[in-house]
Amino acid sequence: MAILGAAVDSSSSSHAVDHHTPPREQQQRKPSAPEPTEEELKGVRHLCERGITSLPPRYILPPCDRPAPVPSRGIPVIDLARLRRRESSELAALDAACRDLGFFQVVNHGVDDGRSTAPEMLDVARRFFALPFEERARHMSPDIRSPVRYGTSFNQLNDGVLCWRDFLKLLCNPSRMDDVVPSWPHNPSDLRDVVSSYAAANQRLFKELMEALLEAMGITGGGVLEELDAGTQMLMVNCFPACPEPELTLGMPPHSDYGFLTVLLQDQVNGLEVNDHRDGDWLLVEPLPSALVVNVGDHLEIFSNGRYKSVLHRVRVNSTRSRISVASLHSLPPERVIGPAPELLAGEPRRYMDTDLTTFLDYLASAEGKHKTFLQSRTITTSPG
Ligand SMILES: O=C(O)CCC(=O)C(=O)O
Repeated sequence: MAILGAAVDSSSSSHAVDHHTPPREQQQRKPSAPEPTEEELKGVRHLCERGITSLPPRYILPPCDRPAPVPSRGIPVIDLARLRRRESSELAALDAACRDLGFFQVVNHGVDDGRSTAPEMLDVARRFFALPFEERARHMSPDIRSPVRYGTSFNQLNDGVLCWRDFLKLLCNPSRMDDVVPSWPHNPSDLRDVVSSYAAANQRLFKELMEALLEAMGITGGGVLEELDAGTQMLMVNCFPACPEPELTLGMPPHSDYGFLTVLLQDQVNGLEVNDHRDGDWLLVEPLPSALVVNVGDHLEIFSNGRYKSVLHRVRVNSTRSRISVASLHSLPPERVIGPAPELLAGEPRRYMDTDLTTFLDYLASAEGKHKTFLQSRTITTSPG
């Protein structure tokens, strides 16, 4: 299984942390390895536009890390309309999905309501990535702390093997939308409108799911829900172009997400694979029309004292169809110390140490990140006997 650390865009002013754990040591660039070339840093859309017909060496994974074909499996489906009515079987299904696989799809989610729809979000993302390179490049920044950043691979400056992915990162913390929207791309001309409405609808869904999960865990009082209003939200708009040799590379390496929940919108092209932590097997998530995919992040695993599971996932690419996905990553305010909820510790051993952004950055800078996942680094191990 891959060993993960955590990839970060952090700044105390913007709180623009990339809520992803980074790839394992083999995939991180060794100090002796050459810097990515200028062409590579322009991204995979650019390589495709140049008409490449084979994969440049820098994108080829060692054989042990290449994705073997995996079975596709339905993941649990949660009906938000039934959850809103608090049908006990639906609440139990949500609880079980987060305990067992850490992933589920949600239907009747309401993100299609109102002015901005999920299809509009996918459409504007597609139009953004179709812009000429020079236009996209206006948002390229070497500063991984920038709240708006167009980039490529996973963490292009650190990746030993580059990934077949370009992305547009947009910080959209609910309490700071008015500050950040003016820095977003204004081309396509409707991007700011579509994305801000989509992000707001997504945040509402996140809060509804969190409310239900808190209830399922028996945590009452609403304090955490109120804190989420001042929390972080980040959209990672991903483009995985058709790839000349998809069996040799990945769109995203195995990673977990740093926050509470991630809500993923994907088009109908297969690509997302999830690692079942119970048997270590990978499974392909079949996209369900109109569904959003939701997964538990590291913070929720810690907060729930291990009841809910933050699991590895990765993205496979293919040779014929470009794929677009939009991950919305949500958490509490960055300065908030996160530990197991006190309500869950009555009669239960504490399984994780407290964590905050500084802990996370220290972990990244330390050698620990080469050997352990961030979660492993926060896990309390009890010696036998
Ligand atoms: O595209 C996907 O299916 C997953 C994307 C993802 O894992 C991410 O952006 O963190």
